[in-house]
Amino acid sequence: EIKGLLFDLDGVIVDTAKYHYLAWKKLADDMGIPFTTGNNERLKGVSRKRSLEIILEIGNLSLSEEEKEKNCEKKNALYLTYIKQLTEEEVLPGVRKFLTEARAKGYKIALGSASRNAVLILDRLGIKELFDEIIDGNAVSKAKPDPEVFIMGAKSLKVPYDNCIVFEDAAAGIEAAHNAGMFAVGIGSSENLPQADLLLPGLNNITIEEICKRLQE
Ligand code: B16
Ligand code: MG
Repeated sequence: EIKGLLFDLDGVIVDTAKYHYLAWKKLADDMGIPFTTGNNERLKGVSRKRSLEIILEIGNLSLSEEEKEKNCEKKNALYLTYIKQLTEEEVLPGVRKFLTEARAKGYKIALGSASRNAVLILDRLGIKELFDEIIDGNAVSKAKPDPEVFIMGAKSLKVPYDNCIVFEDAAAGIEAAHNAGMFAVGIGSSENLPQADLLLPGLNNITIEEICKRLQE
């Protein structure tokens, strides 16, 4: 029986990928590295530092740890200028309703995100109170596909792993859910998320009961 729902942030709750892109793009331009929206797909669900390393790989550039640290700080400062302008309208379609209804039905709800800015983002979107627990990039030490973030989420909700559903838009996140022994609902297309137990285009026009029913089929 499903009791806990764990949500990824970027790509499930809100499209912050476009702001990550704008900030990384500026840094890449400054370093003379060609960086496209296509390349940006590789950064989804990946930590800040790893994102920079992927961009450096694209540009065939290497930096010292200190330089990497500086660039990550620069990127985040720029990213935050976009995040501070986020509005409540930017919650992805159906998400607020889905969370509110699931909560009213007694499901426990946690966030499981790689982002260190997760609390700020949920606050800007006006949905922080809909989460019982928030596990973010400040809490975890191992990136998805390691199951750490979802294990921590389920533990803080006090729900057994096999009574949890993870909602994810990245293949590494689906893998992380399975590594934790949880169900994985993919938000996106089957090309990107072939391992998902169930695929949905988004959280609009669907109820948690319907999802549970489809997972049992
Ligand atoms: P920050 P998620 C991830 O969020 C993003 O998809 C990824 O592109 C980003 O690098 C990562 O958060 C870290 O974000 O720089 O804000 O700490 O999908 O795990 O919710
Ligand atoms: Mg994501």
